[in-house]
Amino acid sequence: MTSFPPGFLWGAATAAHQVEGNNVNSDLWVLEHCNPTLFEEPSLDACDHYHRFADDIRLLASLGLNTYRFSIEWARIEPEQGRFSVSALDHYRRVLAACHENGVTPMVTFYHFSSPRWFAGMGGWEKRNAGDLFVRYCERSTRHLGDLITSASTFNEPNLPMLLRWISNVDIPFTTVLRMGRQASRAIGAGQFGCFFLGDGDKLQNHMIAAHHRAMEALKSGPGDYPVGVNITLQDEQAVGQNSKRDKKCAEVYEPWLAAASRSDFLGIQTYTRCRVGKKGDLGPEPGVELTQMGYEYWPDALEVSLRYAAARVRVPIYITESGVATDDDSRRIDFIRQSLGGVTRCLADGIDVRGYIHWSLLDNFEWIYGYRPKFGLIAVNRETQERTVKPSAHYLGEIARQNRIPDLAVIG
Ligand code: GCO
Repeated sequence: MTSFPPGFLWGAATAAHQVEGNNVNSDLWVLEHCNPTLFEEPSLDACDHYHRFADDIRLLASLGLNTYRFSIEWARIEPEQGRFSVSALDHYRRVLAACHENGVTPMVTFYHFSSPRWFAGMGGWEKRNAGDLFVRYCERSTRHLGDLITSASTFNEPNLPMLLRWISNVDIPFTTVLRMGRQASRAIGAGQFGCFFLGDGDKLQNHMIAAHHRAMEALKSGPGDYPVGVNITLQDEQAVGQNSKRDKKCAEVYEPWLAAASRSDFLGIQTYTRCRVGKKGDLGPEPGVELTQMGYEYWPDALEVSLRYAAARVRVPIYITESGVATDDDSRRIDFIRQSLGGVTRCLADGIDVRGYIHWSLLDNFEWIYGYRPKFGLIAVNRETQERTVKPSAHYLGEIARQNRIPDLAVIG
């Protein structure tokens, strides 16, 4: 079977901090400008999407895609604790309106890694009252935007800090982390600096799961009536040898959030690769396997495995809210999309309730600590002029979206 169900969502995703530019009131902006910093370069103008969103959404629609997943930025909406910016909220109303004008379904993420600096200065997610603050931001935002939202996620990859404890391809120098944290605290005149990326996974997880459920209630209280879920990072975890720690890893990293998603309207999964787990933990890439620009294995089959893993644990609809590959060779991206989607069709044939495929990413953008080096975009962005150049992979995915099936490669040309 190469066809997809009617109404299947086809889209591309971005996140505010990675594309908007000049997110100066965020915790990450502070960290990017510390010395030393973990960031290879600062985000600065990013893709200037804050001003170019209308053209970008038009471009997405012109490719044939029908869904745009993006995040709204807490640091802009609540620049000081308890003070909300109506002009920032109006901006996101215009983004949502641009989606509707172009026949594009907007999927909104309320939190995609970045926080207001004041939130970090209070200790961030590790603090007990963090959830109250997040829920208030969600309430205020949906009051202004809810009538235009079609689908929303509370958090993007809230299980990432737990995953980072395990994965071996992220080599974060601890002394830089400490020095950067101390400097960030001084920079904003706070006693501590609680950043999502670097937080204590256990504390963070408990607070965020509770916050997810409360935020979901707030988002569902209207205006508007849209499904609310959570998007988790979910990789293809393979056990290697005897006494592999794979099951322990899954229990820590995935199970708590899959349980939370079971009590939500949908689950979003974000899959990039496989991880081999031995008796001591992650083993890293297998020698000889092609690597992406992120240093992990090129492994499109991971999507099918992750979908099956999730479907065995949750009864709610599943969206692929991110799948993609960092590469300079766009033909590898086309191959990656083709192979990943092959897996999705097999899952659909087995009755798994997959409702959409959202590619990461619409644009080449700011890949967090790695800066602008990794290229995940369907569309290239000139770093000097901000000019957009559509890559062949964008046309490939757009054609699949238009036909709602995987045509022969030859047809694409
Ligand atoms: C994440 C995020 C994205 C990334 C993407 C590529 O998974 O970290 O949701 O912001 O840019 O996954 O690494």
